[in-house]
Amino acid sequence: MHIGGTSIEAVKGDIVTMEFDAIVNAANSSLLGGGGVDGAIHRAAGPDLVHECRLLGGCKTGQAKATKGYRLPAKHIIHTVGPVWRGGENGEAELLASCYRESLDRAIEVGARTLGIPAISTGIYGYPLDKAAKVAVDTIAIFVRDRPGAFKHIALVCFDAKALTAFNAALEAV
Ligand code: AR6
Repeated sequence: MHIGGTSIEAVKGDIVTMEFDAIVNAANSSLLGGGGVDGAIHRAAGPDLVHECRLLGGCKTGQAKATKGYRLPAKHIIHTVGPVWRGGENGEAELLASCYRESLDRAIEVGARTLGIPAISTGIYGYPLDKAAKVAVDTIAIFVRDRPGAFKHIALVCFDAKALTAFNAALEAV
């Protein structure tokens, strides 16, 4: 999909190996590491990452904070904290949309023109994949429409075929 000079696509793979200016991390509010993609990013970036994260004082759900990428191919990491899925009536969609908006804001602030984003909240935090993909794609589409030329490329990085199918369906529905 192309909007206002930005290409947006779903790709399958391991985000820590990918060559974007910045990647987004699906972190927790401590920002001190965890499992899932967060664990993979901390392992690949190396121990300097957690030292910088300690200085950030945590992060609220729906917000995002940037660090350097250290040993990653990506120069910057945007850490965001997705909502835990509690049935969908507890503001989950608005908080997830906020994660994407805040991550894109931080990416612009650090000068990133290419960005890889994992499927925030869809692992340990239990957000249903199809619902999360729709929030992600709709929020990114509106954001880039309002800021033409801010990004060259945004990749929705899916870890498995199921996630890829869900994100491709959401992209086709825009
Ligand atoms: N590359 C791309 N996507 C990945 C990778 C990877 N290397 N590894 C996992 N995924 P999750 P959450 C996918 O659980 O649901 C952590 O402990 C995964 O398949 O990483 O937001 C944090 O510290 C799923 O689709 O994040 C928090 O405590 C997606 O990334 C908590 O988990 C997100 O899954 C956050 O949970």
